[in-house]
Formats: sequence, structure tokens, C-alpha cells
Amino acid sequence: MKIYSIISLLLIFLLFSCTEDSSSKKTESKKGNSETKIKIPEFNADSAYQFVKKQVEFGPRVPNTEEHALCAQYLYSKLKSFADTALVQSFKTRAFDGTVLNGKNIIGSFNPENGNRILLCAHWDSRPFADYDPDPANHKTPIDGANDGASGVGVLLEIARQLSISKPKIGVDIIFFDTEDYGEPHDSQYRGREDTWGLGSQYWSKNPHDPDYIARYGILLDMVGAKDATFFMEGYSLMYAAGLLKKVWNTAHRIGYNDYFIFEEGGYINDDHFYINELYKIPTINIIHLDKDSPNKSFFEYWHTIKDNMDVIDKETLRVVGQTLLTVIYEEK
Ligand code: AHN
Ligand code: ZN
Repeated sequence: MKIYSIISLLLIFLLFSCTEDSSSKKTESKKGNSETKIKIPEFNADSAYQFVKKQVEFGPRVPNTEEHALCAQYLYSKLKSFADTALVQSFKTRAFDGTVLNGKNIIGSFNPENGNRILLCAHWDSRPFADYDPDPANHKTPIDGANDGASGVGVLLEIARQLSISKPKIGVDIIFFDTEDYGEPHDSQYRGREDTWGLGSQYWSKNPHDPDYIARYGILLDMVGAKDATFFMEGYSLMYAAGLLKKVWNTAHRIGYNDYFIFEEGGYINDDHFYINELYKIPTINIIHLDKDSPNKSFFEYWHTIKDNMDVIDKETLRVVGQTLLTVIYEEK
């Protein structure tokens, strides 16, 4: 008799613990052989959108301007409020035309004691020239860079906010690179110089904020906010980090984002991840919106035009990228 009541008590207990699990609001994921269920936070696209908007409201974040300096302060104070530690790496670098640029890479770390780390990054500066604008009168106008710049940083700030609420198993570093988008205009007279893009990531790769810094892999976000964005498999990402790329694309497909993450090659883009791979040797992929039908060099429609403003930002795309990243981060052991 006694043994039966113990068994039924046990059964009731089990029943309740199951019910409690399945009623949890957070997304759950059971991966591989692991018995433990992982709680994956829900990415808040409204919050990410506000982070994008706030950056754009400073005006174009062109190096050596006040707008750029004020936005740097904002990004540092935000990242510092979410991360365990944060710092600004100030540097000087020379642009394609000889201009000395005052750059600031902004870095935040989560679980800094953990040797098992990943790196997430995006560039925060905006392009000084709309050299792909259909109207040549705009070719010297700085752009808002709502998609090209602010979108990746907005997604990463929301991820930083989530990391501050619940700790993942791994360590995470977030870097906002500066002076990415001061590359030589396609109609400039200075032709011939190489490596005029990604100046902030080139500096960091040669002068890391911590000389012993290591990460298992890196993920760069570039133009992750336009409606119906298409993320093709970028060439250098496949060349240096094919396994990681497939893992991220598979994760996106598993949670329903097949239309955004496309298993087709998209061409080679000389972006921040190229220098991290080539100079610092962390296998790093670029999640970048590529569009084969676009009038410019296969980038998103309003790339380097004055129309890259808040009107192109779509919350659903921010969510797709943010939720995919959160899933990758929280499933990492
Ligand atoms: C080149 O056009 C060689 N690189 C572009 C990298 C970039 C600019 N990403 C955003 N803006
Ligand atoms: Zn750009």
C-alpha cells in the first residue's frame, strides 16, 4: 500500500514539473544528446529598432565630426551599462586620400573570466559620401547609414541587453568597429590603393585591446535591417569559416527563417571580417545583405545612397537576425 502512494506521489510530481516546463514563456531548445533544456531569450525587435533610431538621430556618424563623437559616447555608455566590462580603443588611421581619422573601436565583454569565448561585431561609423546615389549631386553627401552601420549595432545592443538579463554558458565580446566605411569612392581619382575599407578592424587586428585575446569564432553583422533582406553565403566567410556559416544558417532554418538565410554563394566582400580572418586568424563570418539584382555592386538597393535612412529599417529583419544569434549564443556549450 505504502509503495503505491509513494509511486503516485512521484508521478504527480513528475506531471507537475513537466507542465511547468512547457508553460515557460521563453523559447526552449534541446540540442544534440544534451539532457538539459536551454532557455533562449526572446529578441525584442522594438528595442533593437530604438537602438538603430537613436544612432541615426545623431546625424551621419562620419569620423572627425561632432555627431561621430557624440554617438561614440552614447554607444560606450550603453554597452557599459549592459556588459561586465567595456572600453574604448582610440586610434588614428589614414584614409585613402591621406586624411588622418580619429577612430574609436568600442568593446564590451560578458563573462570575462570564461576562456571559451565568441566575438560579435558590426561597424558603427557611417559613410561620408553617397557615391552610389543615382543623383551625382549627392555623391559627396554623408549618409544616415541606418542599414549600413546602425542596424548591426542596434541588433548587437539588444543582444547585449539580453546578455545582461540572463547569462549564457560562454563568454561573449562585442566590438563596434569604427572607420569601416571611409573606403575609396568608386569614382575617385586616388585609384589603386588597397585596404581602404575596414580601417578600424585592421587597427584592432594589429593592436588587439588585449594582447592575449582569443575567441573560438566571430560573427560580423553588416546591413541586417532592410525589409526582406537576403543573406547569401559570402565568399570569405566560406573560405575561412564554412563550418560556422553552415551552423548559423542551419540554426536560422531550424527556427523558421529560410527565406532570409539562403544556401547560395554571394560573392566576396572586403569587410571587417576579412581582416579578422586574415590578420588575427579568428574564423569569422559576415551576415550581410546581398542582392544580385541590385544596380550597385550586388549590395542592398540603397547601399551608399542618401536613401539608406530609417525608412528602410524593418523590425522583422532585425528580429530574424537577432533571434538567430541569440539561439546560436545560448546553445553554445
Ligand atoms: C567593398 O566595397 C570593397 N567593401 C564594402 C564593405 C562595406 C561598405 N560594408 C558596408 N559598407
Ligand atoms: Zn558602407
